Amino acid sequence: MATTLKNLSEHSSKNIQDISSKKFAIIVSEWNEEVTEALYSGAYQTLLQHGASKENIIRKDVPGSFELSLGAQWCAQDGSIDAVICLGCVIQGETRHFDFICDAVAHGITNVGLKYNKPVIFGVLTPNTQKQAMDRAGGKHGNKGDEAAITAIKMLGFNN
Ligand code: DLZ
Repeated sequence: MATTLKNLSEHSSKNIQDISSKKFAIIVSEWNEEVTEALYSGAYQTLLQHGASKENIIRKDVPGSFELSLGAQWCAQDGSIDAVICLGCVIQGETRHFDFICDAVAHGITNVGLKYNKPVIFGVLTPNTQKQAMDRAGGKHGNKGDEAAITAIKMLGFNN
């Protein structure tokens, strides 16, 4: 509950509505698994704390963040899913791989949301180091998985 209050105070409670009938897909990238599992845990618990039911939260895994876009498309095209949360962690390396993956997944996820007209949330960390990632996956800078879940909830309340 402390996490919930923290997130609500950081983001305000605007557009937070009843989500008990809403169905969520959470897509988790396997790369940097320690980080993405912590993001998943934060997102899942935050949805439950806000009234989502366990049966309405489905989890799907993809090999890496690059695959989040297609995973999001497969989930978003299912008419019963109200919102998709994409979780990944791309750590800066010595090559341009980082830039290609980050650009691709940011554009891909954006396009899926626009195409299917539903919230598709970018919960992808892009830190320089594993330490920075863990600081944002339940560490001193909070958990971006929680924030991704809050963002999904708030976007579902947008039109009400
Ligand atoms: C190949 C790769 C590299 C180098 N780094 C990461 C990373 O830090 N985080 C991540 O989620 N995925 C990484 N990948 C894998 C790509 O996302 C993708 O799975 C492969 O390029 C295959 O399409």
